Amino acid sequence: MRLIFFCCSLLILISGSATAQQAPFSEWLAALRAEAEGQGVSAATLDTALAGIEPDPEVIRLDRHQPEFTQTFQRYIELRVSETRVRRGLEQKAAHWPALERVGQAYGVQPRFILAIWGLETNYGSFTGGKGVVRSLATLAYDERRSAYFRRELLNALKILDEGHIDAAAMKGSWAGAMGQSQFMPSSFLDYAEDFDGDGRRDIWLTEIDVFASIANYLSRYGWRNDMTWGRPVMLPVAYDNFAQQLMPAEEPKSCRRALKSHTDRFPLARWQELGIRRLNGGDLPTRDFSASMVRPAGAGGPAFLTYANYRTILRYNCSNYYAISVGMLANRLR
Ligand SMILES: [Ca+2]
Repeated sequence: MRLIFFCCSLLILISGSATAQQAPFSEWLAALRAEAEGQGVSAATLDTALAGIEPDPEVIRLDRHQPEFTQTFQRYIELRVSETRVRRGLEQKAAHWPALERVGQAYGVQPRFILAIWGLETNYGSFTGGKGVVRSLATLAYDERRSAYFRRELLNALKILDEGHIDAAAMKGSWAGAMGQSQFMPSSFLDYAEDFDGDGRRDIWLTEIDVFASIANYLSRYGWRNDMTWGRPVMLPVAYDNFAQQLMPAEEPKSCRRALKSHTDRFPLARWQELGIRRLNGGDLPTRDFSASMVRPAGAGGPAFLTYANYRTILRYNCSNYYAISVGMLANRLR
């Protein structure tokens, strides 16, 4: 869900030279406002949401200076699936169990996965990003690098305000516009956010059961199966590297290429068992009729994971092997 943009210096150079000819922000905002009104957003909503708004230089700075991703896989997992996060997750599980159980049953998602995504996205709702979503999105939409995308998301955010799910002042999120405890972009909010407590607001900011239902609904709509887990860490036979290349798919992945390009083709678990793949404790793989692909996030020689269909659903939330494995490992600890 959260978007991670890897910036390239060439793009910055191009946009840097184009920015000089841009209309002033006030003119740009007036045109945006007219477009929103044309799409049915009320004048009252726009008056409140856009009053006194100015571009946020910090958003541009953060967008221009995203660090290269240099953390090792092991370090990433240690930090993301820390003992503190596990302990806090178990506390949250105990505190919210009736709600998690109801939501889990309603959407067919095991609560430990709802907890794990909530825990990794916003540390169980305690860190949702303190930026006003409308201002951040207006800043990024006015900026020329990805203006079409962020303009659509800004218009979506204004529709969400107009529907009354949250007040403009409370519509907070990350600097790139991912909102609330589930870190949904506005387009994902419109498609997947849920009003589980039935108060008329899809409130992913302050209503925990709506947060749980929204995460579960997202997973469910992307094909989650509650009769399987996400995958598992495995042991490889000594000869694995000799035949690993033959297991790669003939075609490029169609979506989430960044993460799936390092996955093998999908084979039944029985085939992996024949190839000598075992559980970390040396035991046989499960005898269930699942297909799985192998990924080694740290490259050859690093830890190996067999991943099931649910893993690919987690990638729909955030297209990153590091992320999906951290969700799976945290969910294992929150069982
Ligand atoms: Ca609600």
